[in-house]
Amino acid sequence: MAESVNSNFDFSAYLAQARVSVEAALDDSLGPERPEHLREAMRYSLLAGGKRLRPILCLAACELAGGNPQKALPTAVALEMIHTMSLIHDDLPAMDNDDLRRGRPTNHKVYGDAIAILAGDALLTRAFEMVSLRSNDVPKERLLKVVGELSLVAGAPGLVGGQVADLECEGKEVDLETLEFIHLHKTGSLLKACVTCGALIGGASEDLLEALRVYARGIGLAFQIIDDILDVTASSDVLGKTAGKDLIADKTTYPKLLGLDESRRRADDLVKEAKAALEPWKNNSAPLLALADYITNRDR
Ligand code: GRG
Repeated sequence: MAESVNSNFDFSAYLAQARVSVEAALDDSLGPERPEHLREAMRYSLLAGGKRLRPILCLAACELAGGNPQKALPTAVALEMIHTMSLIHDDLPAMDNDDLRRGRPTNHKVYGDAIAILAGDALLTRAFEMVSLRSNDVPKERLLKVVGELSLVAGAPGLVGGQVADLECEGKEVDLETLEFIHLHKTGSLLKACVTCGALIGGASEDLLEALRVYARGIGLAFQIIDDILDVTASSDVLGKTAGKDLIADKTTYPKLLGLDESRRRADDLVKEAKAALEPWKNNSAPLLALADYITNRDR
């Protein structure tokens, strides 16, 4: 568990409380979709647990910007919907072809490929509904900017571009620069959107937004380095997804290019850089600083 950056800040309690409110909002976010089968498939993956890191980053950034995190909850849910959609699609046979996610059979293993694709599509579009139609008491121009951020992250400049680059590199020699491109898009772009969207809703200044982009770049790359390390060092039981997958798929990873020790050092350095970006806001950034530590200290 992350070390507290401020002796008065209880990160475990913060995380537990944030997870309770995120889980309740997620549970509330899906209506009586029909057909029933679609509804079940959407709920199956969205409510399957997970660390809920992305919505919590969004709420923490909103608070740092001086906003009320309750007002950012629909956007936090939207970000978790986009994340969940990307996991469902990533697990499909045409992509990473995985059987296990969040400790259960993957969506397509339970509902079939067609429903898994459509459940992902429905979660992606519901994300935009959450922001535009279900946010209360947030100025429209802020919501418009959030919709813009989500459009960028869900498209070619974000997740899709990163995923295509990743698929094209399977089985090939990949250098650090290309690996960084893949991770900044496939993983980092959504983490960046989490903090920028939360901060936009909270009414952040341009200075804070820029600092949060630097913070997000650091935690985004560190997150993926740790993901690569855990793929080698942790078990499928602990991860809730198939361990050792990168080796099987012949993927280039940070441990493969740099070794485990250097990879960990690099993740630690990136988290230091991320935290340094928030130095001017250090009195109010305990949650984001602790979340950065959590990323490198996590075991799943
Ligand atoms: C946007 C239409 C559209 C498609 C998405 C499939 C795809 C394109 C992108 C793949 C993105 C992806 C799955 C990146 C991996 C990111 C990653 C390391 C996920 C694991 O995140 P955790 O550990 O998972 O936070 P939990 O389960 O805790 O939420």
